[in-house]
Amino acid sequence: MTNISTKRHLITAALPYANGPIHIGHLAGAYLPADIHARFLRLQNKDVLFVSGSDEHGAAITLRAKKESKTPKEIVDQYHQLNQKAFEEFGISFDIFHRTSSELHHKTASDFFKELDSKKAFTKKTNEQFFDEDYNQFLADRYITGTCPKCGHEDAYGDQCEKCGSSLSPTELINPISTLSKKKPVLKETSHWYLPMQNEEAWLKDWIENGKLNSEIHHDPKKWRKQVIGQCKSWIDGGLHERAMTRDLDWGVKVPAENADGKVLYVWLDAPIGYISATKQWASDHGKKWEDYWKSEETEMLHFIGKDNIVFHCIIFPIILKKHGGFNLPTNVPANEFLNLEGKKISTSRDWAVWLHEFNEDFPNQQDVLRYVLTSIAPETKDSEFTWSDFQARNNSELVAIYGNFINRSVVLTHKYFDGVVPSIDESIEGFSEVKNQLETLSKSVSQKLENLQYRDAQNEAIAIARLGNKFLAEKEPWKLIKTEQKKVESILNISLQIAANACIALSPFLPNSSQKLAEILNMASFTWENLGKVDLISNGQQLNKAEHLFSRIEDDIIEKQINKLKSKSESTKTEMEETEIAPFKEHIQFDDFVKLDIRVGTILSAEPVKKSNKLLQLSIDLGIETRTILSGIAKYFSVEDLIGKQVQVLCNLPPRKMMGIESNGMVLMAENSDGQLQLMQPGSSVKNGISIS
Ligand code: B3M
Ligand code: ZN
Repeated sequence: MTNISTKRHLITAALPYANGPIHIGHLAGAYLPADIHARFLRLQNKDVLFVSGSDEHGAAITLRAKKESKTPKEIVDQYHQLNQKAFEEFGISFDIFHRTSSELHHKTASDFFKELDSKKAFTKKTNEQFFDEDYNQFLADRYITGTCPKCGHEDAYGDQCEKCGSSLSPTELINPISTLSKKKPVLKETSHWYLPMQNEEAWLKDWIENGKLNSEIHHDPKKWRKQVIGQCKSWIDGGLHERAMTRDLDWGVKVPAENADGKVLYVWLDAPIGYISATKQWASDHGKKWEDYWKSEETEMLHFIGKDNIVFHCIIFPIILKKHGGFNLPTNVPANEFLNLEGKKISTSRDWAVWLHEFNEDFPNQQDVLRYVLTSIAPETKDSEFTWSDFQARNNSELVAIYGNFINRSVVLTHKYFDGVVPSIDESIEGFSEVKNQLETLSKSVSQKLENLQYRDAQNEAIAIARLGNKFLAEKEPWKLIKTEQKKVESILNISLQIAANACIALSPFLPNSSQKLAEILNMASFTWENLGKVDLISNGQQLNKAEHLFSRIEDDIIEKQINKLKSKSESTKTEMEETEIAPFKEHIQFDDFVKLDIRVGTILSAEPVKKSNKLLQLSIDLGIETRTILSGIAKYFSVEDLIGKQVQVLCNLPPRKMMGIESNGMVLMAENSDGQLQLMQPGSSVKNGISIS
């Protein structure tokens, strides 16, 4: 709980997998709110540490490497660099963006495991797990897909269903398929270290629902988001189970134990420890003690994540930290819901996303616009949606027309009437006390909302300060008074500039670049959160710098371009996927099953349309020892002339079947293209009719 004893703040943002670029869903989910919070605390001169880094282990990485025919190391190097740069350009102010492939992390995670093992936190068990015989590999987590037993989603992973959020084990999947060979896997024995989570239900429940730890108050559960508590509650009430903490894989942190060759730590054991190793790295770089951020009662920790990571941060990692002993548990886990894009779910594989590195390239120096829009629609309580037209509208009608316009007018008029020197104020001027009150109220409200981790509302209150200024100027119309009532104009502009300075501070966690620019224009050497709400932030006689536009209009053609880019990219991946989509192999059959099929070559002697059917053709086929009538649903694909005289393959021992009053005795084999076109499977050269195919 934020109280007087809170001295330090540790903010973590989920470690993104280094298997692909960052998109707006990631930003809205974790990085942007975490950054706003870190900036908010820093402006109060608090001791804040904001950590994140690349999650470089697990099947997410090795599968990507396989897909791109690269090594896992090449993949993580590539995306770590890309994402780190994109975050930096976007103004995500991590104190450190670390890597789980680093030596320090491997050692930290390995020591952590050893400590847990020595405290008997694990049970070691041998049991049967799915194994891909073609690839000679056990199939953990994302190496296996199948139907979710909870919601029926067909592409659930072995460890989790992304549709309903359930945490799963591979053997629970219905119709499990190896993502390597696309075949049904076999079961094979292997040994692993398990975390018996079922023993932890009681204290977890008390901690999450009542905010109590060892019967003492740890945090205020009312400050936790309802969905977070709800998800945890349903997991705990549904009964926790043991969960394997090691995997048979050759990429990851090696299990530091005997008889553990070829085994690594489960990525969800190793990744959250990444927050600790990032802290260690930062502390050693800055002459600080990492323990102050993890072990001191005076430190509060916030985990910023997306909703699919709740179980790992609210249940598994806390259990691990507690079993290890000596570590703080998070004070809050502000998980966000999902962000959709133009009416659809964001999808990496279908390239339906706005990628951060591309945005940075297409909109240089307009990062604040995206920050503003993503916070305006932050999916804090339910899923929300990004559209390019909304992006344009919020920029043009809020940032440009309200905030930018107000700042520009205030500064330009001060230059025009007073050579850019801040005029004095007569506090008895009509409207001043009202402005003062409103500034106080809005400022308090921004702080309050930020403390409650309600960033969307907080930004609304902050932009309301600019709205207030815009309205004030529009109502006072100093341009109409300058000739007759200069004194009044002096006060009006002074007040406007005080409002501008307040907007600059209040919006700074959200729009850091524009606030910096504005602070330069207003010549505010530095500012702190403490000053928010005051009306003497800009002194009389202070010289302003030249006016500059904080924001610029975004025209239709720019938006159209983005929409077309989104659509055309996802179209091309779609066709690529469709072209390459080849059905997975079917299950094994016995040789005897195959032998039962009587497939022969025959020649089509005649073909004629079947009355009242636009699908069927009646074929007469010479099979060497007899001529058969076969009905085939191919009328749409072939003309009669295409068929007569052609040799085809015929499955001869299907039982007779009557269609449209005609008996059909077999089936002509065809191949279907991805565009649905049929082709006859003709022998390469003429063969004798009736010959068997085997
Ligand atoms: N890399 C999962 C994700 O990107 C994972 C987060 C780790 S946080 C310790 O959704
Ligand atoms: Zn599901």
